[in-house]
Amino acid sequence: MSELFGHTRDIVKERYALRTPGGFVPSHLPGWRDCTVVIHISSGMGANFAQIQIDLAKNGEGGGATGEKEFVAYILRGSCRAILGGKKHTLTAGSFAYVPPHTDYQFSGSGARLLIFEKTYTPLAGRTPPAVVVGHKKDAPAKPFLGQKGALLQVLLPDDPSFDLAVNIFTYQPGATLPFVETHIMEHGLLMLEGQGIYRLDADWHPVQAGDVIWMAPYCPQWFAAIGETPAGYIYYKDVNRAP
Ligand code: UGY
Ligand code: MN
Repeated sequence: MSELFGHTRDIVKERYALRTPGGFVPSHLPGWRDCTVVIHISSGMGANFAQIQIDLAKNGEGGGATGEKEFVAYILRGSCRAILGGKKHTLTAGSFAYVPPHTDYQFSGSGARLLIFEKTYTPLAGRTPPAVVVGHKKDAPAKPFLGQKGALLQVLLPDDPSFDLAVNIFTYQPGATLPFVETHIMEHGLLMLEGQGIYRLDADWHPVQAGDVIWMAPYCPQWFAAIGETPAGYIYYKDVNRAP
């Protein structure tokens, strides 16, 4: 899907946005140095969370304290070190880390690409916030979504009401689809990891491919069909487990 001079598939609307790598412009993120940061999705778009891509250059690093916020970091490529709440971890492609509110964090390394989903944590009465979780995609079972054998869903975080966000990976065989057009209260941030297909967003249909980013506002009608010779997959964020 090469683009003609002066053309783009990028579109930012009130209820959804599609962004393609050709339109990304790096920006600086406080606390991070020797890295390239692209803010995929933010409140500036109308979202209630942020989706951020960070490429660690040679000896790149970032750190701070989450405060009222929480985030999930997913390693898209390469490997890096992390110190989360004082504990050291080595993260490789496919690893993820959930970093809860009021937690110190530090990431460092050379050449890794991180995808971060960050939001303000919404406490739940009677429950303590979750602790740090570190895991890997390969350990998350791939289950048919609503009986669809060609659409496998991997849920990365524990199914526990203390979490107010979920990060999942969907992998579709060519020709597989979301079983119906979903309309729901949850918001999504999404990165296409592989393959290609058609995403229905609100009343529009868009061709999408690996590297593309989509924001879907709450109640934005959505549907996906995988097209092509190879599987299509995406990682996505949703807010969960809280009253409206
Ligand atoms: O979890 C979800 O809502 C998911 N089925 N949505 C999506 O893939 N657009
Ligand atoms: Mn959905």
